[in-house]
Amino acid sequence: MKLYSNVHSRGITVLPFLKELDIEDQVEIIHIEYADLAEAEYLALNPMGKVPFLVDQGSVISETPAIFAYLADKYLEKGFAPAFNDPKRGEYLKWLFFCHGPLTEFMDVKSLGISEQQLETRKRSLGFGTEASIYRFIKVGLAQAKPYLLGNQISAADLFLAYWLIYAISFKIVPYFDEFKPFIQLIQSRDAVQGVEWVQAL
Ligand SMILES: N[C@@H](CCC(=O)N[C@@H](CS)C(=O)NCC(=O)O)C(=O)O
Repeated sequence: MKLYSNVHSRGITVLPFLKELDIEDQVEIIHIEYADLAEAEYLALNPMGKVPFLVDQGSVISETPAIFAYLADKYLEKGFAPAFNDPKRGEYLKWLFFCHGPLTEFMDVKSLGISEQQLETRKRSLGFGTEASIYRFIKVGLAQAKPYLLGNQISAADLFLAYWLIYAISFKIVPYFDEFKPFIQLIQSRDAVQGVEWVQAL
């Protein structure tokens, strides 16, 4: 497999997951400068002109949480995704989609500096609703975590949520709420992220 990425991109969130899966030796990391993403060679692989994307036997998997979900399923025996017929798989998908959908939309909108009043008038059509509903969803989910989102078994959804929150908090898009701390600290304590500066920066 080849992972096309850039050290300044969200592609860095995939690296500790490769370590969690113990498959670092099976993935070649290819660094692409942002300026080169518009080259025909790369656009042919990801017409979005973005990184990261993973290439496995001719299949191109872009969209970061899709890479997490794909690898968790490919290496199902490593235990990072619930089985296909496990009801917990629904919740697992909910968290991955929440991170990529409402949470990311909210982060994008927030970083544009759009006023609270403007957002309030559009809250019924905005996929993330309001800032308060985003934080409530995460806080309730983490309050119910035992200690992970799906119970006592960690999943790719825990890792992606934690990495994505760390990313958002580091960029000061999302506050580091006390309610997030036990979960983020739990993920920070994992072997895969020891010495990983951006994860330990909080
Ligand atoms: N929806 C994509 C977004 C990927 C994305 O926005 N990548 C940024 C870096 S974090 C990028 O490639 N920027 C370079 C550019 O647009 O030129 C995902 O979740 O993977």
